[in-house]
Amino acid sequence: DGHVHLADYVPPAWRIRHADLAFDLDPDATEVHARLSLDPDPDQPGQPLVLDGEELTLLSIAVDGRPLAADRYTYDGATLRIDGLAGACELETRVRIHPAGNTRLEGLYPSGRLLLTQCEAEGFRRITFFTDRPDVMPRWRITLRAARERFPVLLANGNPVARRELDDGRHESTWENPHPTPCYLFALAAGDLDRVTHSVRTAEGREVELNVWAEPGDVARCEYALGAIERSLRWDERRFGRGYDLDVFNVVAAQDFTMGAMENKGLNIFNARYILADEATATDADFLAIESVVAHEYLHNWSGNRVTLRDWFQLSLKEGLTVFRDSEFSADLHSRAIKRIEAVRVLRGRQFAEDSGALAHPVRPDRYREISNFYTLTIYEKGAEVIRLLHTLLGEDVFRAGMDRYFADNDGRAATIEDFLAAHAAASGRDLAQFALWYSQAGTPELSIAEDFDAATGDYTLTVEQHVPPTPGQPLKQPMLVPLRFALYDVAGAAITAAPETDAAINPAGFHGVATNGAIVELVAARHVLRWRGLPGKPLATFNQGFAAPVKIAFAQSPADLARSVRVERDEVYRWDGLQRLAMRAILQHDALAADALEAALDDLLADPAADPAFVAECLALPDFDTLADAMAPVEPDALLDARDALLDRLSRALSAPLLARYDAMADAAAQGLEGPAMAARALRNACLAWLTRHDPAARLAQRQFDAARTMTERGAALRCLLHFGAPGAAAALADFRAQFAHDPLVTDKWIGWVVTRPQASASDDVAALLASEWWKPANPNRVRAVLGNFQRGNPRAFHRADGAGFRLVAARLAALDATNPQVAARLLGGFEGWRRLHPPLRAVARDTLAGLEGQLRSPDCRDLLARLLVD
Ligand code: BAL
Ligand code: ZN
Repeated sequence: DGHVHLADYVPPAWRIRHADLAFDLDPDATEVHARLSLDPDPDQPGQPLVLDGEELTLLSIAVDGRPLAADRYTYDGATLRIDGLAGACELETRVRIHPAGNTRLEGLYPSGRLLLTQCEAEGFRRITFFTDRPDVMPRWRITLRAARERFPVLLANGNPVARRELDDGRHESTWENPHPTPCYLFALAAGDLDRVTHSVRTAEGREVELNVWAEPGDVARCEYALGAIERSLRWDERRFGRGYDLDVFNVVAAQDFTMGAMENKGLNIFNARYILADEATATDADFLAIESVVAHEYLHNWSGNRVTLRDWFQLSLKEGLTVFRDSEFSADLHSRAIKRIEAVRVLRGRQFAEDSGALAHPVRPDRYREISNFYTLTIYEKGAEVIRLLHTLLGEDVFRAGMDRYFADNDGRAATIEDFLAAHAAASGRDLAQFALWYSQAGTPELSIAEDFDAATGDYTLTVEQHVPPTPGQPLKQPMLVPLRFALYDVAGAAITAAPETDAAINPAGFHGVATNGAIVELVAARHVLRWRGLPGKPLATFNQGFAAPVKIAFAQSPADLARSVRVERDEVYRWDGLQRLAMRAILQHDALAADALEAALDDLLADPAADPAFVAECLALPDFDTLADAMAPVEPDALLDARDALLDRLSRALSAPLLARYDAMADAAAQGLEGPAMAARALRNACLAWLTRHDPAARLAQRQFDAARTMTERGAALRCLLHFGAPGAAAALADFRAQFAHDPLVTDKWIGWVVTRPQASASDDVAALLASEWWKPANPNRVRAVLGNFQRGNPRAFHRADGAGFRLVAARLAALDATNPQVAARLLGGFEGWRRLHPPLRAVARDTLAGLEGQLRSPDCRDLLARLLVD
């Protein structure tokens, strides 16, 4: 059926002990000379040697120095097969590849004047013949040769060991990577690169040169990323006891890159948007994203590279773990609450939708047709939530002991999720069998909580029922282990610290007494009852502080109680969430009491001088379309967006005086650079500005901020307001902005993003105009995402137009995109994942649009997704 199955795993029949590669680099014809030291697996004697290879022209092939006769091997365009090899040997191949024709941006390809690689997941087979799977981990020697003038800098994995001039205007650079490394972590970069550099001495005493490379005009904007590498290195030493293990750590920025960045051993290659930044061209959100992605890739050096994956089913073993690690890095360096709120937004808005849509899959899938389609929010974000659950269950010290054990036991190995859980089970003494269901069962668990208070006896019970909804291929689910955080408050707002009586299924270790942030009860069954006796009055219950469990909770509570719980709780994530829930009730149920309570709470918050402005800004950001749609069935986009707009209109009108007061009061704080308080001030000012501009037809405030802006954070937010509210000065401001940054593709992506997300149905006309303009550059993934990705994900009004024009705008580009870069097309196709939940007329339009794509999309990536989207 075209699937690869987890259950079919077999170790490689041949191992590659050492790989010695030499490249003669040229965009039109690069030759790759590979010498592979091969050992047969003693447990699988007599197997043929089968190597992967795609779009390779084989020039020569030899074994142990002797050319191989043509009848000794076959190459069918996908695999090279050699029978009859007796034992350990050296295979030597020379192939020619054509980087300039590589539009998929997988393998070796050009980006501007650079040549660079992207190999994860299966791109290395487009470079040379190899066993392209992560459990084959040779040590490497890599020699790069190229014309010196065109390619003055030659970088590869590992440490530089030799450089020399060749006689024909070319030069040569040799690198050694002494760590066993799978080929998906191979990288090279060549071209006219400049760098910023900084040397550090690691805790283990190693001198390491940190470099960030970019095209010469861009290197001034690399300093922030360089600082972020050092912060990441220090943090991994402190928090996880992990040191860096080479003499050099190179990072290269490229304008054409399908992913965000790639953690190749010692040579990370980045999408330029996650490197290049200064205050004139990057927003505060960009700076934080850069720091977080730099950390993510750096932290992979242990979680992914030193300990790698046995097979691609284990993808979340490195990605979920590394997202957890990078989010802890950001939380330790900045505001933990804000970092968590942002993660919860993505989780609830996007991952929950994925988990309930046509493409739902477990954190560890058990089959795939195209692994590239599994770089998903479930693998990354839910995978990180699973690690966070483990951390919550075990506590920091025991979790750290488990991590130490995992790294020690698996260093230099290709590991599985079982290996990870075994290390934590051994370090903690806990049985993690039920916990492992988080990896195998898809779908977001739902908790229904009912309370009962008997005023006569003072008995209070909470009944908690768990349900995991069916997902494709998994109709029935078992109860998961859910650590549920909760607290009870008395009428005076004091925490009730008495432990509940619990049913037999919850053993004593399953109740973690009242910590600062609520108590934890470990739910293990489909139904539990918690009982307190003799309370003096009905308590106020709050759940899931810190969003400790990635679950949906249904708890019937009056808007007044919900608003009170927001005042009583100290946990900022809970307080933010409580306001989000009031907003959801106001929008989805037209609950006037909820709207009143929300207005009063926001009024208090705006007046509270002690409230962190960044937190207030988060509270002003109402639930987005995706989050609201996830709670509505069927989804009627226009009705939902109208109700959301009505609430925003009401709140922003009622609160205009405090909004303006806060906006003005923070002008000075907002002017102060990249420190946390200045970023927080800008965040709140921009949130206030967006609300105030709703009732400012001339958009005077936004125009003033645009004209006086010192930073991209201020200028961009102002321009966005001008564009989104159709201000009189919008066209002039856009023309001015566009001209000022015409040479900068990343800033151009920004204004395109604001244009295509104008929240009116007519924005699809602007998208159509962009698609017909010089700004449309379909070979550049960032530009495709700027135009079509932002439109699809960030403009629910226009994308979901009742006449289908929004769907068709995206769908009509997919065949052409698929023919050049299948992953870019597949991502856009995946944006239709929620189509079945739409209300019937729009669902019919979506189905027709998708059905019309059948036969047009040729890549395995898109064909796999389309089949999954359309399956009944
Ligand atoms: N490994 C692909 C990019 C990332 O997650 O770091
Ligand atoms: Zn990653």
